[in-house]
Amino acid sequence: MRRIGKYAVVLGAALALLAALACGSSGVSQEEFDAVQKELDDTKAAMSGDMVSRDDFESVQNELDDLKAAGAGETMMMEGNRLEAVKQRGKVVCASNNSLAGFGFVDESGNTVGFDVDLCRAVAAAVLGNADAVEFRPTVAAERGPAMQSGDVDIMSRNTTWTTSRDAQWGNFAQTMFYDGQGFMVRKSLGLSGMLDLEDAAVCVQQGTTTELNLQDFINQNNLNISVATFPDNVSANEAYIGEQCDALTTDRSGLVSTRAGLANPDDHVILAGTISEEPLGPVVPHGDEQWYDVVKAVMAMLIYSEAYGITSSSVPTSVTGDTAVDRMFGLEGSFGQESMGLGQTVAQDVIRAVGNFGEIYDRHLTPLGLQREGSRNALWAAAPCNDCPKGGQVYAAPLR
Ligand SMILES: N[C@@H](CCC(=O)N[C@@H](CS)C(=O)NCC(=O)O)C(=O)O
Repeated sequence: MRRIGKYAVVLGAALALLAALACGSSGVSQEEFDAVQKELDDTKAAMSGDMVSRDDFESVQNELDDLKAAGAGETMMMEGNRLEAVKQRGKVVCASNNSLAGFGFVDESGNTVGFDVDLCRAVAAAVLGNADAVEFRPTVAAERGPAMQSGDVDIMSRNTTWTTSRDAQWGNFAQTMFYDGQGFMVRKSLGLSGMLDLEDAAVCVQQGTTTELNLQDFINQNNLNISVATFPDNVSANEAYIGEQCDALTTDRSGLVSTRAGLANPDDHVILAGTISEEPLGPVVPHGDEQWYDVVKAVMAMLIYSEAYGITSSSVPTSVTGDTAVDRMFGLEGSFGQESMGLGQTVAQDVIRAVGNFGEIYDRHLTPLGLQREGSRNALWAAAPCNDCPKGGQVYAAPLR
């Protein structure tokens, strides 16, 4: 009897661990994995084979072996120590978009470029001192959850909306980089004057997005008769719209601006006034590693406060300026927690020199698309951290101190 109880406990622990792994949970440490493996080994050695089915043990052992072969041990080893793993690997693995000009896009030279992409470069500059030490993994919308849950990417930065269920299921969202909302683009020739004129229209949308879900809410709330055509990626959704399979294309307004700019005759298309949702877009890191999460948030803070203090890629201070906030940010005096995060004292110098401040990144990629920042939610909250310097936007970060 005593033995059966022990076997049941060991099997229970092993099965719970397997269930956690299968669900992509990150709450399993290497030690826990090893402890269960050891218990299984000891129990198997001690059992006579007739009190509990040997098949039960063997099937659990086989599953553990399969997981190990699939690299589960490696992923778990990384938990709580992603920064170290990134340093050893010598590159940051970044899930990115490769088909959204301005945000994440592969240019004619084959380089991945964009506003979201530069965040990954900034993180690489911070942890490796090299903004080019990034491996980009193009990830379409529906692949995002599994990509984050696998733990195989260090960060995802690709026009991704922060929602509560994604926070719970995909990973931890850091600072919002772009405040957006969902809109509709239509051919001007249709003569629609607003979103409610979409009654009886066909609308193209991409699978695995908040866009798809919001569209359904919008239809229900307004009792509209809309036929929805769903596509697996951006390119096919855009082609269907261009090919007039639908009257309207819907996604984040920034995505519509980007798509419209790439059309043969942008003036033939109009983005209807208004939005139907909140879309705070920002980077995500896998669950299970708070130090790594802190690092990404701190990098965002460096970008934002450098802009607030007027420090650009060409004016990074390397000796004490006398402004204590600037000196602290650039590691010239005091600390904002660099050591506790495993970062070097002058990390902000590397980051800003490599990619520029938040405004420089915005101007490089989004201003040319016509995404006006001044007077929008994407302006800084304040030109410097003071109440008398309002800029009117929503962009600010945890103070660097
Ligand atoms: N922000 C929305 C939509 C993001 C999204 O993936 N949008 C599409 C249309 S702009 C896109 O970028 N697709 C590119 C692709 O999947 O290749 C979300 O997070 O679900």
